Amino acid sequence: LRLLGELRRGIPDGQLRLHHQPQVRVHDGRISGVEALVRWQHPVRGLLPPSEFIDLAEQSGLVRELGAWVLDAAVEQAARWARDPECATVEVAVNLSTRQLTDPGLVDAVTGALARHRLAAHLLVLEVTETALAVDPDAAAATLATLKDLGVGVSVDDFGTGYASLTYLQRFPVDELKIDRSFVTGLGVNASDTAIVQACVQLARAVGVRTVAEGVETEEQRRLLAEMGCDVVQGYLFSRPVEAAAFQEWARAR
Ligand code: G
Ligand code: G
Ligand code: MN
Ligand code: NA
Repeated sequence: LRLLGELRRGIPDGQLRLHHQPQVRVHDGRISGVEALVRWQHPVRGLLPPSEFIDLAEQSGLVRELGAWVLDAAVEQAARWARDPECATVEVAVNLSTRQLTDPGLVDAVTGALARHRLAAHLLVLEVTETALAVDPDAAAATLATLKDLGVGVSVDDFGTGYASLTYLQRFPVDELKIDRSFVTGLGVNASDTAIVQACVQLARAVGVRTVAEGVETEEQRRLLAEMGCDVVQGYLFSRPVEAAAFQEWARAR
């Protein structure tokens, strides 16, 4: 509870930070975008990962303020990169919590951020989980359709860990599936994980949806994903999530 109070004050005090993890196109090795991941620079405890405060924020409703901050900061950063000729134009992916997806104010928050920072909608991707889509599938489908009309990309995060994946692909207008790290870890080692990844890639290709594999740590995993026809890879093999300046340096060095 104390942490919650500290977070409530910490957001307007400017204690949140964004780290960015590169996403790399499999066919030519070029950067396609980044995933923006929030951190909390706690005045006493240091830099905290989302696992230490996201659930608290979600349960208390504070995730609304946190999510609004993340969306604005990520869009601002994406707009800066889009204007920088030195930097490849990158898409920025933002994680949405369940409460954000079901918030009737989401579309206005997204259009507001895009307008404020003059970012082209196609440079923003919103990551939603299967679990969040399941809360109110009809409302979620309507929200995603509106976002798609705006030109914003929609990605299903942690794909394969939820349920009803097949019907979801039909029902929701999504552009991308993110194959969960838990399956990628077992690639080439565990027969069932390997089969699941292969099936996800084939399924996505069959319905014209891009695939991103997360948690790619080894060259062997990257090679197998390339063979399977996965589109984009993300993980420690390329880079950990880092600050914007470090990402730019990494991108330049490639
Ligand atoms: O950064 P890290 O790899 O520790 O992220 C752990 C998890 O926290 C991610 O899987 C992601 O789903 C979640 N997360 C990170 N940033 C955000 C954010 O800005 N909003 C929400 N809702 N979740 C986030
Ligand atoms: O949104 P999501 O929960 O998928 O966020 C990705 C999380 O996974 C982040 O916390 C990030 O730090 C972490 N991560 C990213 N790449 C790797 C990786 O290659 N290996 C492992 N173990 N974790 C990763
Ligand atoms: Mn994610
Ligand atoms: Na994920």
